[in-house]
Amino acid sequence: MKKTLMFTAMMALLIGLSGCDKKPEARKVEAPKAAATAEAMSGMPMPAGNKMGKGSGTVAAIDTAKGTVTLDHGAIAELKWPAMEMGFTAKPEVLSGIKVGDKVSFEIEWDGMSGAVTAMQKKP
Ligand SMILES: [Cu+2]
Repeated sequence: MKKTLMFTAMMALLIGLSGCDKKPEARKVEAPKAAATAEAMSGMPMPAGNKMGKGSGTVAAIDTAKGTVTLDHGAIAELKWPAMEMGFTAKPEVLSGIKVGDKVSFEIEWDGMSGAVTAMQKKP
């Protein structure tokens, strides 16, 4: 009689304990997800796949409202690009003093989809 009570009490204790254990476990499952999201967020400004390249060319068009510049550029070895004409985004300070027809040397950052001109110098 006493043994049965003890057994029942122990079972209740075990069930109670395992019930307690489940809560932190459920939290553990969510933690890596949150960490992965934080990692992706911190990687957003500069994904690992970004490449830098240097080139020279002629300014074909500037759109200050959109913050873009079209360059008729020569081959860019770092990106394995042939010569072509294409558009880039560029901050106003990068384009200050630059006008259409200028021969320029420039640095670009390419994320695999689009490029941004990070520096530009007018050639003498
Ligand atoms: Cu190009």
